[in-house]
Order: sequence, then C-alpha cells, then structure tokens
Amino acid sequence: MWNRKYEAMDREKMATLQFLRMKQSLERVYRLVPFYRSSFDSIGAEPGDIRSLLDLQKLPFTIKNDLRDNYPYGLFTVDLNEVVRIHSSSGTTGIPTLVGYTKNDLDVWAELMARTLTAGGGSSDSVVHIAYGYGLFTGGLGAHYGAEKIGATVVPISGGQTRRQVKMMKDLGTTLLACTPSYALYIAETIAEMDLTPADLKLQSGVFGAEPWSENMRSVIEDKLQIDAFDIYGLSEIIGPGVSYECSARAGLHISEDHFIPEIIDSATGEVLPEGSKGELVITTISKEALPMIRYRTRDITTLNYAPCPCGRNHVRMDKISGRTDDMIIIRGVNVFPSQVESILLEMGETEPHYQLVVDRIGSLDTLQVLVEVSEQMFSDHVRGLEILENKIRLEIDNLLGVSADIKLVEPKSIPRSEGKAQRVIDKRTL
Ligand code: DLL
Repeated sequence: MWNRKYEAMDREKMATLQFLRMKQSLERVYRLVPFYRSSFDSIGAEPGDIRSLLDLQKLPFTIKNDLRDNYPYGLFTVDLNEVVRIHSSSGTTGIPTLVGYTKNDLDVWAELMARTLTAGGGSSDSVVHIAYGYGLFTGGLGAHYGAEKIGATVVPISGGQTRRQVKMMKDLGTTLLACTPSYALYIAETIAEMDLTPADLKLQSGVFGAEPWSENMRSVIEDKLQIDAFDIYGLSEIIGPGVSYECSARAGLHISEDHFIPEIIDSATGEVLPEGSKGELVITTISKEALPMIRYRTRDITTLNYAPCPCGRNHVRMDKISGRTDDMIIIRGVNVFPSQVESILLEMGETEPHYQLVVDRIGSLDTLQVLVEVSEQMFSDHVRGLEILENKIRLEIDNLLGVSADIKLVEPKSIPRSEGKAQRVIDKRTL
C-alpha cells in the first residue's frame, strides 16, 4: 500500500474527513463560482443546508455541458496565476472540456497515481513504460508524476512507433507497462511480429485504462504478455487517471474516498440508487482547488461495493465499467454495450481479440454488423468453416443479448489498431 493512513482508514473516520472536506468544497464553489451559486440557488439551497454526507444528494448535478458552457475558465475557483497546468478531455466533437490544476491539485494527483501504481505492482524498483499519450490527454503526465513519486525509473515514451517501444522495453528491462488495454494488445502483437516472446522481456504487470475492457480481454492480455493486468479508472473532469484502481484482489477498483465521494444514480430519473445497484457513477471532488466538481455525472456505468477487501484497503470498490450511457447502442429497442459483445467473442475463444461494431439504418430499421478478425489459418481455410463460425457467433449474440446481428469474419490486422482509445463502434446513422 502506498499510503496506509488513508487507504486503510477506518470507515467512520473516513466519513468525518469526507464531511469536513465536502463542506469546504461546497462553500468554496458557492462563494467563487457563479454557476454553482445559481445552481444551488435554483433549489433554494446554501452550503449551510448540507448537514450530512447524505444531504449532498439534495444538490443539483453537474454535467459535461456545464464545463463547455463555461469554457474556458468559468468554473475555476482560482485566478490563472494559481493554475499551473491545463489538460483537456479527449472528446472528439465540439468545444473541448478544459480542466485546470493548482500546484496542490498536481500533488494530490501524483499521490493518487502513486497509490494506483503501487497497487498495480509498482515500486522504486520498477522500470515503468508510459505509453499513454502525453499532451492534453491526462493519461501520460498523470501516470508520469505518480511513477516518479514512487521512485520508479520512468520511460516517458508516449504513444506511437510500436516497434521502437518494444525494443526499448526489451533493452531497458521494463517491468511495468502503462497504456490503454487496446494498445497493450497491439504491443503484444508487435512483440510476436518481431519474433520475440514475453520471455525476452521483463514485464511483470500493467496498469490499463481509459477505455472499457472486459474480464475476458484481461485474460487475453495477461496470456499474451505473461503479466498481471490491473484496471485503472479516471476522467479529466475529476482529475484524470487515479480516481480508482485495482489491488491484488482484482475484484473491483478502490475509489480514493479521501478525495472523492461516489454515488450511483438511475441515469434516466436521476434518482440515487441503493447500495449494490448498477447505474451511472456520479462523483463529487472534496479536495480539488482549481476545478472542484459537485455531483458530476460521469456517464459511466458501474456498481459500488462497500464490503471489506482482502487487500486491507478500506475504500469502496466500483465494478469494472461496463460501458457509458452514451456508448450504448440501441438496436431495434435492445440496449447493447460494445463490452457485452467483446465478452461473448472472447468467451467463445475462436476469434482474435479485435472487433468493431458497425451500426446503420436501412429504411427505418437499425442494423448491427459485427466485424471480427480471425487467425490467418482460419481465414484461408474452407469458406464453409467461416460460415459455421459466423453462424455460431450470431446465435450466441442473439441468445445472450437478444439482438440479431450480421457477423462478418475479416482478415487478420484488417481492423485498425489503436495507440490510444480504441474505436469500437462506427455509427453510420449519425454520419
Ligand atoms: O481517460 C483518464 C485516464 C487515463 C484513465 C489513463 C485511465 C488511464 P478522459 O479522456 O477524460 O480521461 O476519459 C474519461 O474514459 O469517463 C470512461 O468513460 C473512460 N474510462 C477511463 N478509464 C476507464 C476504465 C481518461 N478503466 C472516460 N474502464 C471515462 C472503462 C474508462 N472506461
């Protein structure tokens, strides 16, 4: 454990700490940010009315559009001369979501990433290869400062030039890999292409996040790279990576509750759901200075688990993210998440772990096509064999998800590889 005092803090003490920090944050935003003042005023609430952690539920939510509407600095609580870093979220359309950090925010972030990397097998003995993108994306620099904080030897390689990455990992004796799960797969594939095996490297573990990935994908990555793969979660609006992380139990991701208060809501009604329910994760930051977020709707779907963890950390765990509310494809009324299709494909184990969903509309009917790569050998096999497998996958998807899909087995390496977040869905309906 990186910080036993906080990570293993008794839950009653934690609640007291959270309440104090939450009060300060609420007072801070009410005093300094016109948006929050009018949002609280709109329901006739003042920070003084929030007398318990549960009372937080009375306050309005904050959403991504609120950041955009107040672009660039409207939600900041400090003058720019106190802001020492800017990042931006990876959204593909419209106005970017800009986030800022004070010196103290950066220290907290490094602390959270130190916890994350320690839980993922890192220490001062590690050689940490950071292939998350450096730049406005929070992945690279976020992991970087955490890795330096634990005293590891940091290789800030960023994304791209995958063969060179593999060579560096081999030459430098890298022990811990930090990148997206899809890039980890690409690296594994490149290792094989270079006629190397995991035994030629010293990799022991990896901390993978920034996109959803299934348990089955974990097994594939662990098997191909011969490592322990840990899931790490975060989002720019809250701080970046470091919001939650898996420990050796790998049964949920611990949320650093000394800095964040999580809730689960019904994304349709906004109602707070009881413990153990699956729904949209909402986070309130309680220590952020430059850009505190009150009840921020992440759009990510998960469940919270307050049961004690064998690792000794007392922080609540969230399940692996199963998807985003805006990731969900609705095919003729059936809700489908790309990660569900991923699970089915990898569970069957007869294809490669590379797939893409293509959604279209013919007339007024939505169609779903699933492209899946198969091995070289299978592809050059008899056509009949491919047809049988396509049928099998179609039936499995129909049975388990209740949606009929057209399956197309494609040649190895024909689906684009990603160095960052993989694009799993192509929705032609909006093009
Ligand atoms: O992706 C921060 C990050 C960097 C997390 C590196 C982990 C590792 P954004 O670009 O703002 O920030 O995207 C945030 O990515 O709301 C989720 O939908 C998704 N996401 C992040 N981590 C995970 C994960 C970074 N472990 C959005 N599993 C979030 C599933 C994830 N989805």
